[in-house]
Amino acid sequence: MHILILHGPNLNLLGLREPALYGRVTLDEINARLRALAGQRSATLKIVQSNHEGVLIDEVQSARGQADGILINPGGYTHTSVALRDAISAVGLPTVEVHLSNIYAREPFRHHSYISPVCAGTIAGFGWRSYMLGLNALLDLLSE
Ligand code: CA2
Repeated sequence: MHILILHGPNLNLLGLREPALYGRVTLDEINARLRALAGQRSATLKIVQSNHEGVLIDEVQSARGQADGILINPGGYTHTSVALRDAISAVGLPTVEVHLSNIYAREPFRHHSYISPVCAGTIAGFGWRSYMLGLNALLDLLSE
């Protein structure tokens, strides 16, 4: 299995700012943990972080025919991006949405996700572990 992992805007700051909200683990550490888990499950990963909506959309489109599934933390675009949602819907690959924080326990504007309806499922609130839970769930789904 080949999985595209997408990290949205500002997630490059993980571990460096706002540790009370997002934890002390850096994005590089999360990526290393994802690669270790993927190795255990005989999966390969392409990992991309971007602060640009169009770059994320290009990556989703390019995944068609290249990846078996997508794991995405859309960051702030979760709550704003019809275009990213349309790309995920158009590509039609099984996609799992993850969030570090529990978006439902935060400000009301974070309670709505444009992305969730086009995903197989959403995992939120477990810090860096959300990514591991999400990757395991996606690989389980794909091997059914
Ligand atoms: O909880 C999540 O994973 C979020 O996707 C994170 C986004 C936020 O807009 C979503 O509502 C929920 C924000 C990512 C910003 O990451 C930072 C990391 C460290 C310091 C500052 C921002």
